[in-house]
Amino acid sequence: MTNEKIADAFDLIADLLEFQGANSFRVRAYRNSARTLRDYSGSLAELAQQGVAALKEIEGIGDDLAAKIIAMVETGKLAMLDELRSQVPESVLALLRIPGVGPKKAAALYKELGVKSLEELKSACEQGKVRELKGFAAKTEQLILQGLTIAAAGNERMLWYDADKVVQALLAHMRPCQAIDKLEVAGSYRRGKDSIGDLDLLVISRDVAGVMDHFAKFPPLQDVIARGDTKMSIRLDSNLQVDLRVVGEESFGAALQYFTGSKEHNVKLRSLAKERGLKINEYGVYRVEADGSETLVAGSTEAEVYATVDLPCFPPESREGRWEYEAARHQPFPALVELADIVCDLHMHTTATDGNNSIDEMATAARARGMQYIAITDHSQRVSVARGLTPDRVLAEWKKIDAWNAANDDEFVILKGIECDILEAGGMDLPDDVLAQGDFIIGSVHFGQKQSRAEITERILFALEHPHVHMIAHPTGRLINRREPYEVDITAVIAAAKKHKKLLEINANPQRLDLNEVLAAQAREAGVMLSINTDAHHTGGMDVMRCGILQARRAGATKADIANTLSLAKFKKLVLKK
Ligand code: DGT
Ligand code: CA
Ligand code: CA
Ligand code: ZN
Repeated sequence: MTNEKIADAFDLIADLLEFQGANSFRVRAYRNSARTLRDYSGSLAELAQQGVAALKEIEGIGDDLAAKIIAMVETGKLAMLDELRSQVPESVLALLRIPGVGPKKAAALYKELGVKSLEELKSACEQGKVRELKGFAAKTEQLILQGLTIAAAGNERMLWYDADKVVQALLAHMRPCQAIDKLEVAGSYRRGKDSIGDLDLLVISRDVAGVMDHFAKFPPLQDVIARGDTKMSIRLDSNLQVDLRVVGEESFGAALQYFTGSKEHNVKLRSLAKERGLKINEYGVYRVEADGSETLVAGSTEAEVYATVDLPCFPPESREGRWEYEAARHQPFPALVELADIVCDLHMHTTATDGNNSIDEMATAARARGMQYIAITDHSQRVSVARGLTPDRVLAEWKKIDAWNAANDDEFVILKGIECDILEAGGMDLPDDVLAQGDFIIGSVHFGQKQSRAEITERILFALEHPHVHMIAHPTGRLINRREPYEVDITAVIAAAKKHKKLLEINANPQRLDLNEVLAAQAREAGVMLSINTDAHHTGGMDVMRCGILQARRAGATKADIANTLSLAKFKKLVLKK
């Protein structure tokens, strides 16, 4: 029983309770605990064996949840979930997962229109019945139709962060296998792409059958798709496909290079090699002789493969055929930003709004992660579902932060921040005289995301020009697999950020990763300083910083491009301008 499965069960309970119209606090309690469990770094199954008290050590887990976790670990089942499922038609469950629907809307569709399958939902949308329901609009109907298309394609890519959990489990499973001399994960996972289609494993072994037998025993296995002499593919119960290839020691570097990709990167590499009379494939680099014969010149390491074309061993994150070959003209290759360079986190929430932890808990956790300072940035009043802060409450929170700083040493500092909504009608959600009293002000678009490109662009430009605003968070609003970015003239946004010396965020939340790597590269090239932040809603949420780092590296960002690498003194001078 994985943490993921346990968390999924609690999420499903929350969905089903919400579908049934249960008390929203109860729904939220299950959703929050699902989030905590999903991000828990140890093994819940192991913890469960130590009993209720051990589980209760986890923040937010009480007797009731602990007992449920133990039941799941011991029996693989959860009585409450089975009970809830029996009350909701199986076909309705599919409705909950359609982007744009969710439990509340699914309940309305079911009760008001009798919709209980995806087909019925589609025809209700097409007949324009959905827009007539209370709380629905023509746009909602459009969104649901789009969501149905995504669901029908059934080929959602897995978030890198989720794939990483699979990879860690897979590595732990493969490590004890005696038949393996070396193992690497290649493909888009190694490149740190925000979402991945499948996993690509490379192995050196003298006992292929031994490796494949062991591979087939990975517990989440659903079925073996194919097994050949050197290649095997399996499907996991998460539907993720994993390809395993066994290669010779002398070609390992060439294979790793080839299967890391990307395809675009490799195409370019092969053409550069060809200009030099070389041929590169997954087995090695060959010199093509005058008589047409081929001599192997490299293959055991990636560095050796690239060196034949006088290229650096590109960091995997750079290998998209976008900017890396151009960057390689200037030696040495840019030193891309690393997790160890990060000294602050400038976007996070607390119990004052929709977070799970207090100011002190967030500060302590950030400090334990090596941060030197943070900004606490709860939501502003417009975000009423998250109990966004009114002027009085913001000022009260900032007073608390002043007190915290006064009571603690100067080695760690909390900046007084706010994630202030940029209102639908334009303008900031809090008065200027309030914003002026904070240290770090974020502007965010949460509402009115369906507005025209001109309207949304204008709202963001207003915030960038605003004297008190320092950063725009998640500048395009996309949610991977769930929501397309809103319409915005990002070139104008980048130009304004440059002009007014404001930060643009790379939000590190694995579902956001916004700016994405392409837009972040565009901002970096325009001379805009970027900021990588976790947007943590609980202490465990700070673990996603590395996802943001991967995207920043994919954007070609060095330490100098990232505001979170600045000492507090420099940050105050350059960003806060005080
Ligand atoms: P994914 O799985 O869709 O997230 O993306 P990748 O990049 O992992 O792609 P995948 O799994 O199809 O193949 C892994 C790598 O193998 C890919 O990045 C480059 C290499 N590769 C696969 N097929 C081809 C091909 O037809 N031509 C070239 N040049 N390279 C290929
Ligand atoms: Ca792949
Ligand atoms: Ca593959
Ligand atoms: Zn936020």
